[in-house]
Amino acid sequence: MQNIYNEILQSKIQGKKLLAILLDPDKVALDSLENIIPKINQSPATHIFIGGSLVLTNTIDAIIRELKEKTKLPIVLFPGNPSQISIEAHGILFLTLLSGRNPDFLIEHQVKAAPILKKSNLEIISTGYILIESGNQTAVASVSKTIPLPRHNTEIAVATSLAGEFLGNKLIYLEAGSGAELPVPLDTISLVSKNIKIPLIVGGGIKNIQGIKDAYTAGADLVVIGTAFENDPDFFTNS
Ligand code: 1GP
Repeated sequence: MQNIYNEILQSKIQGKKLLAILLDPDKVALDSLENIIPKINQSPATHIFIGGSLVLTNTIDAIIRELKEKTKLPIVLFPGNPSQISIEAHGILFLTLLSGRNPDFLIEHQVKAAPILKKSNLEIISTGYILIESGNQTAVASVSKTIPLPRHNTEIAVATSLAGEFLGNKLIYLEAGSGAELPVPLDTISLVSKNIKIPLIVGGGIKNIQGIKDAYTAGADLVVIGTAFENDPDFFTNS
């Protein structure tokens, strides 16, 4: 499965919206997968993202192996640091935290990850990752020791996204943070999507189906749902 990015790009061109369910290995017990996987298969998800800000468990490989056996969806790593790389996955969002000025998340982790990735068959998808202030302090802000972009300054979000595109990233990810009180503002999604040519991922703090639809209407190409599905595996049928 080495065409994850091309499929995202084609979907953008065709106006087909995508949905990723994010599973955090610290929050998903291995023995709960047999209940969760059928819910994923019944959901409109097009991708599974795996990762978290910390990830203290060593169950990533086992979780991915089981997912690969029981779903057909592409499994994409969304790592908080290089220790979360699993060669079992199909691809990886190779993230640069563009909103922050912490060199660890701008280049240090990437240098450590590169030799591991070189030996793997993972599809590497360079992604400009942009954290937007979201009401509460989320794990990604505290773990990365960075300050999110101000919530109501869309110009800085657009400039940061454009810089990400011009640096050669293949995707831009606007992130409110997992479990955020407030999702990324719709006017930010709208202005960023109008300015960049590459696909736009939006996630963090989206709590219901309407929130997903609103993000799509504003211009998101792929929406990520983590906490809402974690709290209620029937999220896609109940809400
Ligand atoms: C976090 O964007 C993802 O990185 C998903 O966030 O857990 O709030 O859905 P939630």
